[in-house]
Amino acid sequence: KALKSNRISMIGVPLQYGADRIGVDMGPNAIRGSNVQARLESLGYQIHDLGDIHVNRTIEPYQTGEKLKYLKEIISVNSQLCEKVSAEMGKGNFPLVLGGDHSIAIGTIKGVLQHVSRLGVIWFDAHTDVNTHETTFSGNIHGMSLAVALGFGHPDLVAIGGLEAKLRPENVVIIGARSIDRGERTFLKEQGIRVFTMHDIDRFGMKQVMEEALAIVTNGTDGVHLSLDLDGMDPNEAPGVGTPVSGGLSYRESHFAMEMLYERDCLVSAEFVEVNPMLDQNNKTANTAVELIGSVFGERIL
Ligand code: 6HN
Ligand code: MN
Ligand code: MN
Ligand code: MN
Repeated sequence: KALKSNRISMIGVPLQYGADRIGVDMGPNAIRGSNVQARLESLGYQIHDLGDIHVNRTIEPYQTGEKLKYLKEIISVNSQLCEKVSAEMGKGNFPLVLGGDHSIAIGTIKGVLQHVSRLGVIWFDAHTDVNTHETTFSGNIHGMSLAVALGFGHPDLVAIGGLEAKLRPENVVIIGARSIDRGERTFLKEQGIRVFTMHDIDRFGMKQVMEEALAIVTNGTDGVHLSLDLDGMDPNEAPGVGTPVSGGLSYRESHFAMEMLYERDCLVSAEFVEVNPMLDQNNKTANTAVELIGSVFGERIL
């Protein structure tokens, strides 16, 4: 069994503006430093590291009173990312995007949607990232990226990749959630998005949760995108994240979920985000990200 393409295009996105916290911009290089390329090559893939998307480092700090922090630069980075992801998929390559804060899911998903218009998404996260400019408490765009990918939020974000490029709520699942804002709760209910909270994982186990999740995201879709926020894991396993929440996924649960994803052979793209080396312990979070990447691309214990 293999993924849809044997050629992987790796794209770094050293963006921090969506999280408004320094360090997460060093995530792509921390993941590279944990030998992601060699690991994937040993599994038989051809890797092209396309380097990093350009992020302007000399912009004005955001003005108090502005609702969305660093909107302009986030639009610019995500527009570039959307084009790059789309171009790689056009060549038949599998886009593997390394973050960077989770606002980059906007560019990745909209790029993938240019080629797979009926796309399923598995969103691993402690959060649900469905705030909009109307509901956000923080103004941080990394808390809005899933809403934007569904077509809701600031019009200039929604417009990236064209207005037709949007997910359908019935094709999206969230796994690992344990911190949901009030406005997000309303949105999730209105849209009917399936959320597997930590409570569900405690109750049913990762095996059943992943079976249900995979059935949902593959039903009537032509491929699945994995958006994995490292803060979905427990902060003991992945301390290097900007918005840690206790009570997360264990190392084994996360690995098992990745292994089940590989077995299902449905992925067309993936991103690993929110690795913040400045908050990490001995690069543990980047190492964990690379181990999860290994599992989702087919690594086995025996
Ligand atoms: N993430 N719900 C909070 C907010 O600021 O909107 C936290 C968002 C976290 C986003 O981790 O990708
Ligand atoms: Mn997130
Ligand atoms: Mn999160
Ligand atoms: Mn492994």
